[in-house]
Formats: sequence, structure tokens, C-alpha cells
Amino acid sequence: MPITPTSKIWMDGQLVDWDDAKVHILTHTLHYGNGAFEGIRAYETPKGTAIFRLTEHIHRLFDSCKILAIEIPFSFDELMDATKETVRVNGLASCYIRPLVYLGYGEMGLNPLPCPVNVSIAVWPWGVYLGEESLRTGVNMMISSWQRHDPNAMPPAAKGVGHYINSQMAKVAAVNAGYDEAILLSPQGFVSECTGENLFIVKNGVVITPPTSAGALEGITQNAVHKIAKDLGIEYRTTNLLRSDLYTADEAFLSGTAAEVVPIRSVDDRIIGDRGPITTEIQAAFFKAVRGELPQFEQWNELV
Ligand code: PPE
Repeated sequence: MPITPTSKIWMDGQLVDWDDAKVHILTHTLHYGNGAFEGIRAYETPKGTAIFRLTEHIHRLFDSCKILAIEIPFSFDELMDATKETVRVNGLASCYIRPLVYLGYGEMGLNPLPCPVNVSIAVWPWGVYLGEESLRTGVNMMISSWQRHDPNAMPPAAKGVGHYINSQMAKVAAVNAGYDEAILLSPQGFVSECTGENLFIVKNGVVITPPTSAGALEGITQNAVHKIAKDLGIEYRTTNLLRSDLYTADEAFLSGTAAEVVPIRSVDDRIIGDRGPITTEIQAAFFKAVRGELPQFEQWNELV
């Protein structure tokens, strides 16, 4: 999706003009893919622009870097403040936020330990990730022949830059075959997640999602879906799923910061159907929560 430029990007403590936010071609991450990022959204709420679950996202960024043995040269509070400041100075009522921790210029070779560690935070307006229509009509999914990471090859709990090569392989295969999105299975053959979203089925009134041990990222939106389901009195379970469970699901949907909550219309050409009642209920509550319209979830809206 094309990027709409905004005014300033935060780079290592400075707000830099959009056009000047550049790196050297020998930036380590550009060659070897080590680094970590976050995807966060800010929404317009009755009290002003609020970042959805910022605390959890910054925590995950620190966890990702700990897993990848990268030391972030800023404190948790500094990155919280920097994120809010970047949203504020760009004057956007709602936007997507992309913090990135990357290994910088000055070292080559596979030992990342001596590399300088840089941090940037960019924001831009990002519309509905899988298309406006998708929120209502749902998306058509293909189970990919590309597997999700084995936890001992690439740790799924880290939102690592290089992890996303695997997602892109699956996305390309799905798009080229005429589908909207891919679903990846774990090396053990269980359903894991989509290229940049967690996945859920609804069966006999119960919402079911795969565990992180099947290679899925522990999604912050997924966690919001869990809490929303609980609030609505809908049963929720985390358990391994087989691909056939997807084919026979009563409903299915996916969740992610960029994608938000999107119904799944079909998997491998097996029609699951139009947006179902439980998906509709959870999706509606999600959009209310991000917009600060549900008092019970107000602590999720971090005002800038
Ligand atoms: N799994 C993967 C692999 C993933 O990348 C994401 C977020 C999720 C699950 C959902 O996590 P959460 O956002 O915490 O609910 N993917 C980010 C990047 C998407 C992109 O295209 O870039 C995102 O949604 O921001």
C-alpha cells in the first residue's frame, strides 16, 4: 500500500523532516534483517487522539529486542513519550505508527553485538488494510505451502524484521493465486496465523484461536478480542486447530493492528460464509473500544 508522507519522523531522539529521514546503504539491518518493529494505531476518540494499547506495544518491542539480543538505547518511558510526541507533532487525528529498532551503520558481518542500535518512529494515515469492503464481506484465504517459523529457527514471540520474509513468501503465493491473504501452518501441521494477523474460528458458539506454540505472534488485538469476548459473555479458547477445522468452522475472522478485525469468507475455496453473528458482535465492540466508546476498556486508549 502506498505511504502518504507526513511531516516529521522521530530518529534517535530528534524529530527529522520526512524527506530527511534516511539511512546509509551499509546499515546492518538492510543486509541481514536483524531488528524489531511494532505496528500501532491511533484513533480519534471523544477525548482526543488516543493510541490503542501503546504500553503493551512498547513492552512487546522491548521483549522482541531482548529475544534478539538487541539492547535498545532508550528507556521504556522515553519510547512511550517519543511515540506520543510523534503522533502529536504530525497533527493526525488517527494514524498508523511504526517504531523500528534497527542495527545501524559501522559494522559488517554476522556478529550483531558491536553494531550501533538505532530507533525510529514514523506515523502515517493508513486506511483499511485489507480493503474497506473486507470489513463487511470478509476475505478469501489460502493455506500456504510455506510454513510458519519453527520456534527454534525464528522465535515467533519476537516481531523481528527478518521474520517477515516468511510472511512475504506466503503473501506473494496467495495473491498470485487470486486470494486476499494466506494462512500458515506450523512445522507440526497445526494452524498458526496469517501473514500479519492472528486467526480465529467460531464453532458452536466458542471462539477458538491457536496458541503461540503453533508459531503465532501473541497479538495485542488478539488479546483485545479475548477480553471483548469475555465482556460479551462469549466463550473463548486457545487450542491447536487443524486445517479441516477451518473448512468446517461456523465463522472465522482475523485480527491485527493494521488489519483490525476482518471476517474470513473462505479458506481454500471452502465457503465459510458472510460475516457471522459472533464475528459481527466482536468486530463492532472492537471498533467502539478503539474509538474510546466503551468505558470498560478506556484504559486501552492512551491519549497523546
Ligand atoms: N501475527 C503477525 C505475524 C503480525 O505481524 C501481526 C501484526 C499480528 C499477528 C497481530 O498482532 P497485533 O498487531 O499485536 O494484534 N502485524 C503488524 C504488521 C502488519 C504490516 O503489514 O506491516 C500490524 O498489524 O501492524
